[in-house]
Amino acid sequence: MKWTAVVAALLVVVATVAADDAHKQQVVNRLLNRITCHIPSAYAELKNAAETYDPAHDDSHYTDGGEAARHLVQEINDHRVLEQHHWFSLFNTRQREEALMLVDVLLHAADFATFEHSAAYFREKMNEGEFVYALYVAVTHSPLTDHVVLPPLYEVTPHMFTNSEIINKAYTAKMTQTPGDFNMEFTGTSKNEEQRVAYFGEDIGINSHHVHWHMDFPFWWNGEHIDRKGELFFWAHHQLTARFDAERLSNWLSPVDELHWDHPIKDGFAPHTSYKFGGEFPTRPDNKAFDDVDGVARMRDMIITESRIRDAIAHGYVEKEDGTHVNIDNEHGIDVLGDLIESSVYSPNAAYYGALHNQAHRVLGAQADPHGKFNMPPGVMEHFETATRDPAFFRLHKYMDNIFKEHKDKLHPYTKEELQYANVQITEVDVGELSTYFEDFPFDLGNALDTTETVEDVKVTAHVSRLNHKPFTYNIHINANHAEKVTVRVLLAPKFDENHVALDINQARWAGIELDTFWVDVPAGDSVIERSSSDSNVAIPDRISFPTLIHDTDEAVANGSPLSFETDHHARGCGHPQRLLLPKGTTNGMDFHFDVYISTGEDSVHDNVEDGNHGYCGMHGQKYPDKKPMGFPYDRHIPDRRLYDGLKNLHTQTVKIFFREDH
Ligand code: CUO
Repeated sequence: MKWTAVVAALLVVVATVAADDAHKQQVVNRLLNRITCHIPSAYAELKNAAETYDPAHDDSHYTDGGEAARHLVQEINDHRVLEQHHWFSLFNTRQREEALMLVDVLLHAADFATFEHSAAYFREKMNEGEFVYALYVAVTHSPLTDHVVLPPLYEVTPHMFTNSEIINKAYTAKMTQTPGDFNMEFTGTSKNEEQRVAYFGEDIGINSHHVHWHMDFPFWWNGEHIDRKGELFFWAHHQLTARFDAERLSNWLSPVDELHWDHPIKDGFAPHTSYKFGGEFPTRPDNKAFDDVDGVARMRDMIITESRIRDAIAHGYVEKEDGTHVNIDNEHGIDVLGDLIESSVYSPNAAYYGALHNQAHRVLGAQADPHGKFNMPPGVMEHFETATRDPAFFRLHKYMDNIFKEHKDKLHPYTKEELQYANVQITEVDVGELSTYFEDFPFDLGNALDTTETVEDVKVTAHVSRLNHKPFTYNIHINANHAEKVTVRVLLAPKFDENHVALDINQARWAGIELDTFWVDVPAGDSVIERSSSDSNVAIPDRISFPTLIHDTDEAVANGSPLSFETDHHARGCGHPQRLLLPKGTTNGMDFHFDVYISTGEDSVHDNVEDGNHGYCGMHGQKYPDKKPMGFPYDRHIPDRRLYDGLKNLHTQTVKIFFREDH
């Protein structure tokens, strides 16, 4: 074949792949667009599949011979599944089972057409909340949808991300056919000191990251093994907690206290949020004493579960169901404990160690109606989309973080030999200006509204104030004895507590925020590693808005052109929002330790790690890229700060973060 023919053939392949990606993206957009309404006739293929496809008789198109599909069809025909127009909570056992039946069907689709037709069919027959959850999880994990970008959940199910006031205004706008753009306020008033940090807990990007994290690493996951899932549960939530505390210190608040089962829950919460179907999210007053929750847990169960876990930490081993022991006094212990505490399917003994975390979410969510007397729907704590809004979320996670800390503090402190890396000396790190500000961010409310084919859509949006920071760069000046790949870890930790007392190294290390971890080849001699905030491996850029996603996809399909946006791992929903990389700081500048630690590149699991969001979210379908424990070198107790003081491969300095009101 002539080279021109080869090139032409390759171009055809590339064009086919591009068209295929655009088609898949369009299908997913359309399945999610106007999720509470039926598929419109304009989406002819989906509508046709919903009406004519027969998943119970399409065995050859499923990798399990159609078993999952037949099972779900049977459940539907038996009228056992949750009705449409009803709330859905993943923590509700039966509702979760149903959603997972659909995940099972979609993950067994042998080709995308089957995925598409099954999704369309079940969309019209299952509860909307279950469908959205199942589709998001299936798209996240199916190899058939590797290049599909999921639309931001705050624009797919806006009820779960905004407040009732905004939703009511949106309904009015639609009824009166008047476009509207409404200002979303954070919950509560200045009489509530927790409101000072509501911008963090109610940030739609944080909520989106959190819900995606739990879709990437579901506690119920029993598919292909996910590497260090339990440790990631610890680390992603430890970082959320540390970041929340840094925001609190920026706002003259003390770090959050942990939850105590036998004390009242100090802070109440009034969500001002409604379900699309199911009424208002319940409100919890201040100082509510814990009640047993019927059908979920008694408070003494929670205390017993906690003490079994803490016994395991004290013993240094977990007892498996068969009575054998798993030693946890080592660097893998944290992974086992994460599985145990959440608990996930990976728990070595869920019958004995329970599900402390998941039960706690349910118990907290139900405190407004613990005996089901008022038929209240689940509380905000019972949804990953809404949980971080409630100050009790951070108390709960501080409580579990302290249990993890008990384990970490038992491990031997790192020795000088383990910490040092003779090849590299860091001579200087210059950090650009670190400053933050609030900005307005618009998002679309179209999906909150019902529609029919005879009523015109109107443009309805909300805008919300959100924290951002000026992009910043830092230059790491080093001297290396020989050329080598190195691991660079960048950490930020508050220098003072709320009383301006300096944190000691043990307090600061546990309050530390991972800003970045990356690998770079350094030459022998002097060199400079330049890094920018947007390179960070813990964060993701803004999600592509749903209207833009729909518009650009439709255009690509119509023109037979490739999608105009990135569809690789940069498009994942899991990842801390880049704009929240820095805590708010203060007007006069808040002091933080800015530490850069360099170790051998042999800490890397992979030959090449592209920048992405692996810090808190791992690498999809691959091993977590850093061999060291998450949080290294500050994850363990430090008995003597001189161990760290003398390290040439560690550079520590004080920086200031300025909050600019006049931005
Ligand atoms: Cu993310 Cu409690 O684990 O919400």
